Amino acid sequence: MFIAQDHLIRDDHTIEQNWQNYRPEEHQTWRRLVARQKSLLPGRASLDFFAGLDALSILEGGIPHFERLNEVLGKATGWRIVAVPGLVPDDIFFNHLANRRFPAARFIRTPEQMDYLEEPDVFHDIFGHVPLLMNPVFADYMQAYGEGGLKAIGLGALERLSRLYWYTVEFGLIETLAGLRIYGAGILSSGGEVEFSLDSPSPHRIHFDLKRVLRTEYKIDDYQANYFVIRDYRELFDLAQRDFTLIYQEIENAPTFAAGKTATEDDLLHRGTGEYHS
Ligand code: HBI
Ligand code: FE
Repeated sequence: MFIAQDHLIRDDHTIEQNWQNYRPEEHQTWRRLVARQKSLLPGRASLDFFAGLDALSILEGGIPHFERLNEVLGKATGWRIVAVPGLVPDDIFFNHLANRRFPAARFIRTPEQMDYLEEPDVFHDIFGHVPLLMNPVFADYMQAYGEGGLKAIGLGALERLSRLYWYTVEFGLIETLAGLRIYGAGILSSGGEVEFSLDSPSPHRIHFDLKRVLRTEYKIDDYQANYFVIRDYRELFDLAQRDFTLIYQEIENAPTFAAGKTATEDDLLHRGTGEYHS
């Protein structure tokens, strides 16, 4: 019965997860990926990420059953995971977010793709993105981002807005009392970028500034050349309340920054002896 539905793609691009169809090798790939990140992330990932991982029991067993996660996630913040075949069109993607549905890929990478793959898979989407959706402030930011995305399409500002997603949701860093920590899903699900983003002397770490981020290009095929650092998830929530229509107008004729280029106005974090300070 469930196998008959396997090929069905709905208008909103969702499919059934069909969890029972995962093969043992696929669960094994998941467990290997989890084990790798588990050894890298303590002391590096945001505490809110660990809280979400624990509450959702994501570290136990193989590829999670989305409906099981949804029972916990739904109660905590009203978010729900829906399965999709892979990347979905922008308007569909934003529509899901605006309605507190997170589209997660169903497929998992092959063992040859442990270190790099081009499209987000179930490991990136679930392990990387879902734990922070347990945080009410971050959960509201993601919904606001979806609403902002739908608006940006109409305003022709999608390229600018997608930089905000990239430099926060995917590659964001947060400054905490204990030190600099990761909250971006692209880093949290990566084998190499966890240490690179925090410890390498090569990328710039810049205090978050909305217009600066909207003007900054990014790399999709290499570690980032700059990271933007927030101080609190509330900073994201607050910016989501602003009128982006005006902000797009204000930067309409401003030049963009190439990835890795700094500006004199940038508030840079400097690496000292293992510590970060402004
Ligand atoms: N689809 N499944 C999926 N996941 C994404 O992260 C995603 C997408 N479609 C479009 C998209 N992201 C981008 O438009 C935004 O990140 C800007
Ligand atoms: Fe992602």
